[in-house]
Amino acid sequence: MNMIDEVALTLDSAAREARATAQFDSDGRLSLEDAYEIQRASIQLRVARGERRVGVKMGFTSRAKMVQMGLSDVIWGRLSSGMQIEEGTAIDYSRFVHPRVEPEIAFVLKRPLAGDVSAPEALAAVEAIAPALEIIDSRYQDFKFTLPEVIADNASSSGFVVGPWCSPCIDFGNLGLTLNIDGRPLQIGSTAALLGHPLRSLVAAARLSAQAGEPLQAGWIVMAGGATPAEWIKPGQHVSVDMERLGSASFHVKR
Ligand code: OOG
Ligand code: MG
Repeated sequence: MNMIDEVALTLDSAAREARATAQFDSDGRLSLEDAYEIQRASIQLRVARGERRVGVKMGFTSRAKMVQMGLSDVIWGRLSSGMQIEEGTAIDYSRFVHPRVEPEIAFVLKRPLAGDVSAPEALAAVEAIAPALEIIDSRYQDFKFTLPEVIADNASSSGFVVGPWCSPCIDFGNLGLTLNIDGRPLQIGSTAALLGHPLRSLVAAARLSAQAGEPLQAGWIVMAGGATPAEWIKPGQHVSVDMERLGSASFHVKR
């Protein structure tokens, strides 16, 4: 087996067995191209088990996230049906290694979107927008990684929860939001934290996924990135995001 498939299998097994694995490239020597190839191969394993591709997630699109994780390049990951968690439901803590949650905004597309598009072109492809939560769960010990390593690990993707779909005619460039755990707001932020406007994250998603030969499709979801630092989650907690004008999304973690 070549190195790409071997690392993909290791990361996929770590995710399925909910146990941490050692960093494999702590000097950051792996090229970004190879890192994305590992990511592609690991998603292939999910697809081979019957999961469907449902979209794309963006990472490090806010300063808050860049500072928290010590990395400053925008990255992207692949979303599959097995990662989507129904809004308002209860999830098992045991499926995770050491999960964190972050508030995001989600797009769903009504038509394909590929290549170098302008912000108005990107907006014209959007069917709806929603408040959303992403559960990130690095497969590396202590949630520590280099840039190629986190790319290989599908940008720490583990789960995502999408709230009520709303009209994209709402001006969503600067909506206030809070990330709440057990009703207490732990993080306060704005959608403007995402590259100045969340549409810029969608523009980047269209460019990067087309470059990878997997252009954004009608019906796909794009998660624009964490607007605040992520918070650890623990069994028994109720987690929600409240977003100005768009409403809320939430989930429970079972005891
Ligand atoms: C990497 C994933 C980053 C975001 O929204 O910025 C990300 C991580 O923080 O583990 O999902
Ligand atoms: Mg995220």
